[in-house]
Amino acid sequence: MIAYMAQSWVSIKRINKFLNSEEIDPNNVTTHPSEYALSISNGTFTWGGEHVTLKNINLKVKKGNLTAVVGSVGSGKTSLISALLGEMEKLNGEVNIDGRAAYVPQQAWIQNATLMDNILFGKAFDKQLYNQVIDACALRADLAMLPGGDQTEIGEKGINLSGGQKQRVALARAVYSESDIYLFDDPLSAVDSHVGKHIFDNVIGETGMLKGKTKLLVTHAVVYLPKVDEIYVVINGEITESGSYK
Ligand code: TTP
Ligand code: MG
Repeated sequence: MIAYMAQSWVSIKRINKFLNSEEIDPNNVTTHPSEYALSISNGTFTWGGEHVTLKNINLKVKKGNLTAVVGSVGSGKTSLISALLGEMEKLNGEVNIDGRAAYVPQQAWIQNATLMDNILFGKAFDKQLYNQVIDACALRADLAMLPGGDQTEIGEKGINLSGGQKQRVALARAVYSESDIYLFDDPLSAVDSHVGKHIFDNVIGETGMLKGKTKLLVTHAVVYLPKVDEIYVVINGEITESGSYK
């Protein structure tokens, strides 16, 4: 029972990460004040066993910047985020996070609770912020279609949402958390391009709600790359290039 509880706690922590500095394993990630919200110096990481997944990683994300991470399937983009969260075994190097981080995983995760509680996630209800988040995350039309609006029970025991709806709820939860740092793992993969553009313009991009916050965006959508401050290219577990779109 205890083992099971520990297991499920770990998976909830993994999936719904809103990190305070106390929650980070200091052996993997330091939380010193820095001009960079996120940094990895000479990092080498493994998921266990012989295989080294990430090699010679150097990454620095200035506070307030929007940084994209691109690379093909299996290249190590999700692993890179996991390394920043202290979830990979670090064989070498240093990782530092300065600020509270919210993580939107590649597989959006929904609690068995109302749609509203899935967004508040224990934080007090702030009507203005909540409504702003609903609109920015393009959830207004979904609320109108659900039988009980935002009081509708969703998750395994309630109404099953589409992949795109789940992604938007997970995004809304992160935005509502008002963190300093946002780690987005391909958050627009399940929404159509029109909705994706709405979310980019209203949440992630320079005109969005997260203006001034630090954002790391794993994406396959090249259309947004001209609008980010810096791009990192990951190939086979290594950063092969970084710089602006130009
Ligand atoms: P990922 O980091 O998952 O690669 P990716 O995120 O770039 O791929 P995608 O575009 O499909 O999202 O995988 C890199 C390697 O790390 C791969 O060999 C699988 C392994 N891995 C694990 O062993 N455990 C994990 O939890 C993850 C995320 C990856
Ligand atoms: Mg991935």
